[in-house]
Amino acid sequence: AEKKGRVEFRDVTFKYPGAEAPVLSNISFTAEPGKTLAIIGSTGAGKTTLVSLLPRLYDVASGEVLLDGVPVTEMDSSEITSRVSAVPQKPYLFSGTIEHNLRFGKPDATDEELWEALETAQAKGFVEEKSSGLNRRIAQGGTNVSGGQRQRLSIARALVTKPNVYLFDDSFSALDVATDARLRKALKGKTKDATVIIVAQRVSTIADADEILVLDNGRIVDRGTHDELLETSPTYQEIVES
Ligand code: TTP
Ligand code: MG
Repeated sequence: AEKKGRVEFRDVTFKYPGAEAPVLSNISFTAEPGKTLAIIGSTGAGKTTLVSLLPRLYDVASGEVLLDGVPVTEMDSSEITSRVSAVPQKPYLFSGTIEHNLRFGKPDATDEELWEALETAQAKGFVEEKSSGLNRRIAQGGTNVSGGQRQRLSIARALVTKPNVYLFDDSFSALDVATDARLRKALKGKTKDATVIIVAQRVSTIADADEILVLDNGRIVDRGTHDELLETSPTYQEIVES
């Protein structure tokens, strides 16, 4: 069977409600199953806004966002949530147990699936370190968990749902470089058939992506692989040197 999870943006323009100027202009790209698409750009460039259009946190002003050829505006929200897992830039944990937090998107997941997701997300040790294990309590907003653990638990939660598309919005920024690399290697093995879209600040996080979009002021100014962009993109070079 053909792999699912092809994401296509066609000439997308977007304005926040009430705003004058568009935050995104003429955005076109395709992200394919089995591949990793990365988005990089300075703060305020529009990266979070861009990834929020697929799960329909907002709808486009013009253009189209398609999932496997179907405009997301024609899909119902439960279908989108079952097929697209987004790890937000500020991941949110609920007050309740780790298990409750991990099962959020897939209530019938087995314990084995939860542990597998934790292992991939490099969070297994953290959960095992207390005898309460999966029953360990998380405070509202995850305030009794570090930023890096919050990111990892949130990544594990996305993995549990086994979606066609993963969106990681700056999900590796609180991790040290070695953990970041380990996590992404493990992730690669577990997401072979899925489309992976990674927003990042750190070039090392996305250097091995199949395609990188360089976003500046709401526009894609350059695109290519890491090696291509090093040659062709002054904006990318600036990010590398920063
Ligand atoms: P973002 O899409 O949040 O920019 P970013 O994700 O690239 O930035 P960062 O690296 O810091 O995460 O914002 C783009 C523009 O849209 C910016 O001018 C702020 C504006 N904006 C709103 O007006 N309302 C919103 O809810 C958000 C998220 C952004
Ligand atoms: Mg952002």
